[in-house]
Amino acid sequence: MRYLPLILIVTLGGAPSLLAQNSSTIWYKQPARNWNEALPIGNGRLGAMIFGEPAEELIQLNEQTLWSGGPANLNPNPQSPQHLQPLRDALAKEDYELADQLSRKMQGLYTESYMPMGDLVIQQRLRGAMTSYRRSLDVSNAVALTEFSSGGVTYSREMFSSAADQVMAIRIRSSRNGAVNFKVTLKSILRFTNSVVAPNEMAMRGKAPSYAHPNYVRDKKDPVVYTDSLECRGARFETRIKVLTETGKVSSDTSGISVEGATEVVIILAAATSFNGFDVCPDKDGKDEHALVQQYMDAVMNKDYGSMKKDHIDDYQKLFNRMELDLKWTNYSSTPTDERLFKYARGLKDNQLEALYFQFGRYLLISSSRPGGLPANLQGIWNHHLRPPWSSNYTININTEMNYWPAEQCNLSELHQPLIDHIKRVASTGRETAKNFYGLDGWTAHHNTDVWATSNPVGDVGKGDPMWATWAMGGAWLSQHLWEHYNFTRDTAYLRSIYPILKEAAVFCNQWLVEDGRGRLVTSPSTSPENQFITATGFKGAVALASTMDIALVRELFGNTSAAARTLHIDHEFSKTLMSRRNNLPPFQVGSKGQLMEWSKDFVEVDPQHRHVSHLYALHPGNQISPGITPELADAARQTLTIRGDGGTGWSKAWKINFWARLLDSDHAYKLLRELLRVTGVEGTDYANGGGTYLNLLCAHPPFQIDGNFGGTAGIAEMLLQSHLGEVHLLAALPTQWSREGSVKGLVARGAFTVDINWVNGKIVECKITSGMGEELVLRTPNKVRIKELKTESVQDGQGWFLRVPTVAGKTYTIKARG
Ligand code: FUC
Repeated sequence: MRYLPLILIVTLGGAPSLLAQNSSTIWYKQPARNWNEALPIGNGRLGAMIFGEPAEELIQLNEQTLWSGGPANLNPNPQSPQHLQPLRDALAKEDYELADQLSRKMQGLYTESYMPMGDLVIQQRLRGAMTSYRRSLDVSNAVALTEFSSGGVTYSREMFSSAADQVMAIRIRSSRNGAVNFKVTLKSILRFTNSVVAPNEMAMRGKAPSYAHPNYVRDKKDPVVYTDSLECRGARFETRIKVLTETGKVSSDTSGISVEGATEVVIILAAATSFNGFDVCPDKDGKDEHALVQQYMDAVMNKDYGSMKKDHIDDYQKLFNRMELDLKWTNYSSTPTDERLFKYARGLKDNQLEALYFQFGRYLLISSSRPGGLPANLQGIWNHHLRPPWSSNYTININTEMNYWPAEQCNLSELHQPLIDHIKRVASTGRETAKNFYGLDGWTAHHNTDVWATSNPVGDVGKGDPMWATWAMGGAWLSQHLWEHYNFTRDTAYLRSIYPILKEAAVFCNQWLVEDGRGRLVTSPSTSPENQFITATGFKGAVALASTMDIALVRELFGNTSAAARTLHIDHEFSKTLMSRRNNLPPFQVGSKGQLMEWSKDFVEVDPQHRHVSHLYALHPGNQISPGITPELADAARQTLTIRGDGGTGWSKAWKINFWARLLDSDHAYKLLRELLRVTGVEGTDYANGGGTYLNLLCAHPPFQIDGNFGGTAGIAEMLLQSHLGEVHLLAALPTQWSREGSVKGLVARGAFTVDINWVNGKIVECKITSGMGEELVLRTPNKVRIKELKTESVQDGQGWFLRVPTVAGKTYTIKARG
């Protein structure tokens, strides 16, 4: 990097300014006291958590491809298929205890874990008491800043992780010449060694463990294992820092790089791993991480900090600026975010905090999920644990899908790509799993997957609990994402490319169905993740026939696959078969309490307030239940939610926001949004209480789990615009708190429509809709409107105002209130 000291430095005297308090800034008056207060940055691949401590800055580092283990063993339990028929027989006889025992014999291995890469530590020599401290993250440009004064000198540390340049950059400056003195080093809780590359450059080289068992597995003496002889396990990594300054003296040894008497310093951080694909040995056949790091470093050596920052912001804003949300009314952006959260928990009305939370969700997706990379895992890309909660893997019985709910509707469609690519990988191991575990065709996945695209039922061959392990519907749910990307973009070339995967998921589910003896096709074995029921004999079981979620998933998958085949004019016979099999699936049932039944029998639940609400899949993210189309079932869904209550984990509350929005109960959805944003300090695992938000705005399961952030963002979008029923429904569930006035720009509806809305008193004032693909537009609005260009006015039906018009691709339509 060419080093150009900036002239701007002369203006930096005195106390750090509190000027830049715009509504997109998260900020604090003190350093982070723990990880849940540190601020996340990321470029999709390289992530960091910034603590902002003046004298000893801690920047915790991650690289998205650094996982324990190696390619999955695809046939770890060859005995599994022989248990399938006995298990089905047991279920037909309602012997749930035997079904439980047999399903345990059909398990494979646990997934591997996402690893922390290391820490960057900056020990800065400061004189005098600390004053005017401020640290911030501006989600509108993805730049973090720490500023403070000490001994009459003002210091700043600015940092970003650039997708444009694939490196991180930190600029450290002082207001007085020569006042920057520090030592910077790298360390890791993985195995590593440090070396000096040049006087201003050092490298940390290390390796991920061969195995890292899930944190909830307690029977292993050595849960984290390094086995040097196992060449096929454990990715290598290299983290490199280079210090650039024109104003001070730089020296280094293996303990770090020291800088004396500088005024402005830039640290460039590059990192890479040897991960070379889900089915390739990460060590023996791994990539040359050393060459990759060198390449990233070399590429920025002829750029100055200013142009790196500009390229970073341009790249980031190309995605971020596609949407704006203004919920008006309040503006507490000059109050530190932690104080704001505490006041909010005590009842403060802070619409702009809610809008910031929405944009923070988009920020996190842009920072953790970029095309060509891996999908965001349970913690996005931010993890500091050697044995992270639930392995920081991909949990696909809700969590990973929730991560991607905002992608399409919040105008970040291409960020869905990492998940879609991963689904292709899981389909490839899932083909083996279908064959090796069940003797069936097509592909299947269960509730967990990882970087190695593991698809088997986990449990270490017998030790997993069937309430989560026995669930062959992972392929069905993931396939919804394959379809939804098409549904939003209407890109038929894309649809053609993923059709084989969609079809094979349907092939598996088709073979998975069995006749129930009464003319219905049911799934067997089946669970409703992750709830349990009590049988007449008092046994607490999870494995049964035809859970409501299973049937909703299969119905949807068959419908989508058949629609895809029709769109592509292929597979006519297969599509007809699917539709006729679909007609023989059991209907939804309403139980004795008026609730939507969770299983095919009206069992007593072990935990009536269980955090999972799997049986409402058809309400959200599915579309088979809605107040307008199936009012009785919508009532039953409402009753289910009432019985379940508003408690639960962060992600559970986030899902409930979406459920209530789909029930068009805007104020209940809003109540849950407030609960999701309720500040919590709980760090340990809590399944029932404590779900909310940490001081850094990351979601508390607890512990930290990112799905709630994404689910919350999607829920806000769902309150403003819904399109799952073939209509573009504006302000579908606008809460009273936001109704007075507001605007949103850039929401996306199915059918490839981009929507801007201005509202006052809950009514559309003006709206602009751009038709991406020239599809017919069916518009539903809270008040009467007129489309200027088409001279068409909406008319009233039983559910409000609507109109139906043809559109032209690329054209923008102006919609105004009428009458
Ligand atoms: C499922 C949930 C837990 C947690 C974990 C990652 O097992 O039931 O609450 O979110 O996934």
